Amino acid sequence: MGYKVAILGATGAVGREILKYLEEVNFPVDDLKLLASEKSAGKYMEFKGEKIKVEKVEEDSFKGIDIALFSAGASRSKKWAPIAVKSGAIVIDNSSAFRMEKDVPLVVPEVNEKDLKWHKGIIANPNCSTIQMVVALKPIYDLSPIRKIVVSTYQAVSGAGLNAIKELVDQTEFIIDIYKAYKDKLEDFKYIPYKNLPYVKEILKPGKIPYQIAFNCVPHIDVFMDENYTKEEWKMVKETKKIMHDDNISVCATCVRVPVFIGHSESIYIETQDPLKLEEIYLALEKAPGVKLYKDPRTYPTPVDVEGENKVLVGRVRRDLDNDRAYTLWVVGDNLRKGAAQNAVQIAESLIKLNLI
Ligand code: NAP
Ligand code: 3JN
Repeated sequence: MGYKVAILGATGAVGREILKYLEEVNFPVDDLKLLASEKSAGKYMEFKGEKIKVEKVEEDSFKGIDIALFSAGASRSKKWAPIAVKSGAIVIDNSSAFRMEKDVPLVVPEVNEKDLKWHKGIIANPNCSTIQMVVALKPIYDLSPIRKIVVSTYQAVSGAGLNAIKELVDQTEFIIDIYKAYKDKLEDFKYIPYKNLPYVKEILKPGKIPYQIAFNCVPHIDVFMDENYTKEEWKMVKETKKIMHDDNISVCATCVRVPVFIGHSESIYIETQDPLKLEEIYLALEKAPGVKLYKDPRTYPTPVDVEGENKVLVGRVRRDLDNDRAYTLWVVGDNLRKGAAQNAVQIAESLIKLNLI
């Protein structure tokens, strides 16, 4: 027996990955409805060799739907999730709309699958940066509770949607063209005056990313909030505590956008309650579901390696030279896959496994 599935936001970066992942894992789909805005209504997308017409989301779109996978942004989730639930669907929402609501489980199946048992119709998928971090840290937490996390992220532009990918391509092309024109003077590259050209400001003006992203790093993801942390950084703080069921983990995050298409990387420093041997940590990570450990400490994963991977890649695991309860690791995840689409579909698979649907 299969399920009637709807994807709201099917035409976006996450929606497309959901479609791909459902097909790859042969999820038991009886019927698939693709929903988006009016702009995409009438377009066709392919699933298992069949062309499916995208529909504009409407009041009756969720009638008869069992599982609704949402990735159309928080305001759309707030509007449509209650309607979908009222129609009888279970909503698995990729946005931040409900993540911190008390009666909404926030789930990463490898970490807190059991929280699905108390869902009331809506289940939230955490932020991509949080997901890959908790997948890598849970096996260590199980050896000794983690008391402090200091994390710096290096986030791919695809996290900001399809238009942000275009922004990186356009800006890169533009700057490369200028450098090509100055090819013979590359020894003086420091003085190539691209920033002073009259049309530069137009092309390099912020769009989805708030600053030039080509050949740059931008420590600003989502809006600025309390204590001068960004919303992305606050998400990592609050979501980690909720997923791990531990308000005593102190989390300090700095989230940075880098000119990478797919794959978020994180440099993570942790302090555990008790001292651990590095060998214990390696063993726990090797056995952990959802983790691929680069055990040789001189090999490491990069975003280029993670595109299309289902596992979170962990490398460069080391101890702090001056603190016998502190360790550092490098964690890379496919932000569209484990960071969003795959985790959402895994939640649906867990619901089936646990007889919750
Ligand atoms: P995207 O590439 O910009 O796609 C946005 C999708 O939402 C498109 O399918 C778009 O449809 C649809 N949409 C926009 N306005 C709509 C409306 N008024 N009614 C119905 N559909 C509408 O963005 P994305 O990267 O896929 O991200 C989408 C959302 O997923 C984000 O806003 C975020 O909430 C969530 N997300 C979560 C994570 C995570 O960390 N778990 C990561 C990335 C994104 P059209 O084609 O018709 O415009
Ligand atoms: O920027 C990234 O790398 C991840 C972005 C996630 C995102 C983008 C727009 C809106 C979110 C999210 O999942 O937290 C949201 C949101 O729903 O608030």
